[in-house]
Amino acid sequence: MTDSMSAIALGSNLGNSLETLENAVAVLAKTPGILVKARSQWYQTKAIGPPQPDYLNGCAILQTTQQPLILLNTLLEIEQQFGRVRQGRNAPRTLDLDLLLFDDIVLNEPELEIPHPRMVERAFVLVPLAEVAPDWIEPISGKAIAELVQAVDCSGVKKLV
Ligand code: PH2
Ligand code: MG
Ligand code: MG
Repeated sequence: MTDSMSAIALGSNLGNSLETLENAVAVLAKTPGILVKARSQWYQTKAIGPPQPDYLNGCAILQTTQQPLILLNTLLEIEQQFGRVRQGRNAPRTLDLDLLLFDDIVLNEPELEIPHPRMVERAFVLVPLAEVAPDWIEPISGKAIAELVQAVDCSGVKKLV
């Protein structure tokens, strides 16, 4: 079996977000069966959802031997390692690792939907993703990330300086 490619989103808006995100990438890079092929810059983004601090967001491209549900489990374990406490949808978090894309598959399982169902409407996902994977086709829309990012309002997404 050949390896798969996956795109993930990273986010944080509690604690030292920059340190958390950098360390999370380092943990991913050390994980057996995962190679970090590319990573975006970090972006400061206005929170979508209830009022809460700005997020830092970014994306990474992983080459992996892990199947989707195994990779999801790896991501959830790393979230926990960084002190993630689940307080409901859109609540502030120390670390959020979301599986966005996995090869060209479409998966609808109770615990995992691929592509991530909200990625096409989220500038905080599409802007960093367009940096590392502009030509990747989102399989539901059939559109490339570079095209999808042009259709969203990116005014709340600023490169971290
Ligand atoms: N994640 C959410 C809800 N809202 N807003 C921003 N800017 N960035 C996020 O990562 C984010 C969010 C739920 O996962
Ligand atoms: Mg999320
Ligand atoms: Mg998540």
